[in-house]
Amino acid sequence: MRIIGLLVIIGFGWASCFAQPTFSDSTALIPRPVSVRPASGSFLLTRQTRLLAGKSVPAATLTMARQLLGFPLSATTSATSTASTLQLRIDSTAIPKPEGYRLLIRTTAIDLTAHDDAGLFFGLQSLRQLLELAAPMGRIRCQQIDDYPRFPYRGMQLDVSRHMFPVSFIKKYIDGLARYKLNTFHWHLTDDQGWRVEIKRYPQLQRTAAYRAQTMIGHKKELPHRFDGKRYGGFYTQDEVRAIVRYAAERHITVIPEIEMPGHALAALSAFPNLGCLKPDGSPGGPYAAATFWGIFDDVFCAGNDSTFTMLTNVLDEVIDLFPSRYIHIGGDECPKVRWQTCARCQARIRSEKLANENELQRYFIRRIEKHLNRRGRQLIGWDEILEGHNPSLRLSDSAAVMSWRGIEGGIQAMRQHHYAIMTPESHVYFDYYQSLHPDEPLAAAGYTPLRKTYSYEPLPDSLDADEARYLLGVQGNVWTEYMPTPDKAEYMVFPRLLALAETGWTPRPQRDFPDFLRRLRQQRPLLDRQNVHYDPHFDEPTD
Ligand code: TNX
Repeated sequence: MRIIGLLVIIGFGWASCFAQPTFSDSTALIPRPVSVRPASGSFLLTRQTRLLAGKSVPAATLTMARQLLGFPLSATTSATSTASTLQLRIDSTAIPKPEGYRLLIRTTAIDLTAHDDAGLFFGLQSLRQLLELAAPMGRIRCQQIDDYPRFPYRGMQLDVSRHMFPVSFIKKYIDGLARYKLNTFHWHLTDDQGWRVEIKRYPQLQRTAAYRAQTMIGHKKELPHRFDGKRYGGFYTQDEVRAIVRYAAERHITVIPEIEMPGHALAALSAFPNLGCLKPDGSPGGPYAAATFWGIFDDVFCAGNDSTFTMLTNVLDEVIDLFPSRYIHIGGDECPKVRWQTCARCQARIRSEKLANENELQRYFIRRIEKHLNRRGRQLIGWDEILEGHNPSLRLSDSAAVMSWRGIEGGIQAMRQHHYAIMTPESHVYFDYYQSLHPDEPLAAAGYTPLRKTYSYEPLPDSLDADEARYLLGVQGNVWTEYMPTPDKAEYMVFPRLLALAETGWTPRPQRDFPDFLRRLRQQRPLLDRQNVHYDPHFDEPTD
C-alpha cells in the first residue's frame, strides 16, 4: 500500500513536472544524447541535497559523484521530505544498453539509473555538464535524458615518444576524454625518438633508449632542423604507469599500451644494437641512436634473429602485467623492408618458413608476437599494415583487431575478414593536422582538418553489409606529437576536435548536425576555459 502511495506521489510529481513543456528540446550537451524530453520547472543542487544509492552502486562511484559535481552530498538511505535527492541506481533490465543511463530530473529529485557502473559515470558527466552550463545560478531544467553510446570503442591516442608529457598532463588528458564520454586511451609509448615505459628486465631501455642526443627547436619542417644540443627524453616508471591506469579505470577508461614493432624501433635498437639486421657483408648493423628528427627510418627490428622475439615477448610480459586491457597494440605500421632484403638471417628465415617475400616476413613477425599475446590471454591490435603479407599459414586470430589509419580501406578489409576494426583515418581524425587557416595558427603537420571535417566523419562505410558492419568497434582520434613540444600545444591541437570525435563515437547518426554542434560548442567555451584547456579559438571562423 505504502509503495503504491509512493508511486502515486511520484506519478503526480512527474506529471506536474511534464505537464506544460516550456523549453524546446534543444540540449546543450556534448555529445548530444540519444533522447532529451524537456519538462517545466527546474532543480537546484544544494549542499543539502542528499545522495541516495542502491546497493549495487560501488562506494567509489559515490565518491566520484561528489568529486564530479563538486558538492559534499551526504549519503542517506531514504528520501526525506525536506531535502532534494540525487538517486543513483544500477538496473540493467530497465536500461538495456551497456554504458547507457537515464537521467530523470524533477524539481526535487534527480534519478540516475544506469545499465552498469560506466553508465552511472557517463550519466554523472551529463549532469555535471548541465550544472556547469547552468552556472552561476546552478538551476537545471526538468528533463528526461535517455542515452547510450553508438559505438563500444571511443578512443583518443597520444604519442609520448616524439615529445614526452608529464604525468599530470596525462591525467588532465584522461579527464578530457572522460568529460566527453570517450572510453579508451591509446598510449603510444615507443617510437624511433624515444622509449617511454620502464621495463625492469632491461634497464638499458631506461638508460639509453629513453633519450635522444639533442632537442629539436623551432619545429619548422620547412627549415633545416635546428638543435639546442641538449639530451631530450624521459620515461614513465612502472609505478607512474600503474597510477595512470588506475586513474583512467576510475573514469571508466581503458588504457591500451602501444609497443611499436617491427618498425619505428630506432630508440630500442640504440639500447639493443644486436636486434638490428646484419649488414650485407655479415657484420653487425648500426651504430644506432634514437632519432633526433621525424620520419620513417630504415633500421628496424631484425625478423631473422630469435633474440628479437625473446626480448620483445619479455617486454610484452611486463607490459601485460601493467595494463589490464584486452588489447595490446604492437604498432606494425611503416616498416621499411630494405634491411631485411640484405640481411642474411632475414633471408634465411624467409626460406625456412617458406615465405614469398619481406611482406610475408612482416606478417610472420606479427603472427609470432600475436601467438605470445594470445597465450597470455590478450588480443593483438595493430595499424592496418598488419593485414599485409597474408598467406594462409600466417592467418591472424579472429580476435586480432585493426586500426585503419591510411584511410578506410584497411578497416573495410579487416571487417570483411571478420576482424574487429577501429576507424582512425588520417583524412578526418588526425589531430596533428592544421585545424584552421588563421594566420596565427601555429605550425602543424601537413594536412588540413578543420573541425567541420572531423565532425563530418561517418565511421560506418556504406559498402559494408550488416554482417560485416558488426565488426566496427568504433572510432579514435590520433595525436602524433612531432610538432607538439608542450602540453599546451598538444591540448590546442586536440581541442575542440576531440569534442567532434566524441560526438561521432557516441551520438546516433541521424542526431548529428554540424550547425547544432557548433551552437553547443559555443556554449562549452566557458567550461573549457574553467578547465584551463588551451583550445583553438578559431573554430567558429569560416573554414574555406
Ligand atoms: C604516420 S599513423 C605515423 C606516425 C607519424 C604520423 C604523422 C601511423 C600509424 N604512423 O608515425 O607520427 O604519420 O602524422
